Amino acid sequence: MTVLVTGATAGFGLAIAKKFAADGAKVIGTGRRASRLEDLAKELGSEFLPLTFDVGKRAEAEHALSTLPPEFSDVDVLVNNAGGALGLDMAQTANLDDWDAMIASNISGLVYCTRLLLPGMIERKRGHIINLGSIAGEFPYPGGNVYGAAKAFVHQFSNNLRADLLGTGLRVTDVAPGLSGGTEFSQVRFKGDEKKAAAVYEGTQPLTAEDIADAVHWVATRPAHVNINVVQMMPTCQAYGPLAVKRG
Ligand code: 8X3
Repeated sequence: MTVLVTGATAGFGLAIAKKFAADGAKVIGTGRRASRLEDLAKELGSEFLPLTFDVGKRAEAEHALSTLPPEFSDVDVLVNNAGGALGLDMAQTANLDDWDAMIASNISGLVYCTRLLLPGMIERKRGHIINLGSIAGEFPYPGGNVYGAAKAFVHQFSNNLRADLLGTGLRVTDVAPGLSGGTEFSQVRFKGDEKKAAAVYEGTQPLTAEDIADAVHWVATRPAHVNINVVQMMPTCQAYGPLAVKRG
């Protein structure tokens, strides 16, 4: 099995790359930080291919994915993991650069990698697109604006891919985690403010990157006739809240 994981430099992507490698898969790990990918290559050996590019930049994605060496070119599983949140400001004050960057990584990067790898999967009559969504794509919260909307896109794009790919043998899954710790997610969202980032997880036992990797590996290893459409995950300490009402 050959697995391509975007955003393999940290967090979910790193754990997913390691999980598949431990199971004997050939793994292509992508990311913007070449040194992190080189460290992973040292750890995982010749069955790992580091591929440094920014998924949100179409020309970079096109170049990188068209130059895969033959021993890694038959990608069976694409894990569209790259992405994340930037800022938690209300829509009226949010930074448009943050919005652009979130749209580029969470939406553009995901559709570029999918579109570029689909023809080969169709030709080989096998393939699995696993997209990292989020509970933020279903449940709105203040400041979630573009991040949540981007993850709603991931969910519906996954559904629509299923519709397009009917009869091809290809599978599509949306893995949508909730509160997850031990990753760079909150440090990135709060731009390095460690105090704010730590407060998100205070007094909780969040999901871990390994929990997500476990779910991704599970959906990819079901028998070929089984398509897991959606995996929505939360830590046990997280649940739904009431709708907000403004009084007075
Ligand atoms: C991460 C989950 O609730 O922090 O996608 O947006 S949340």
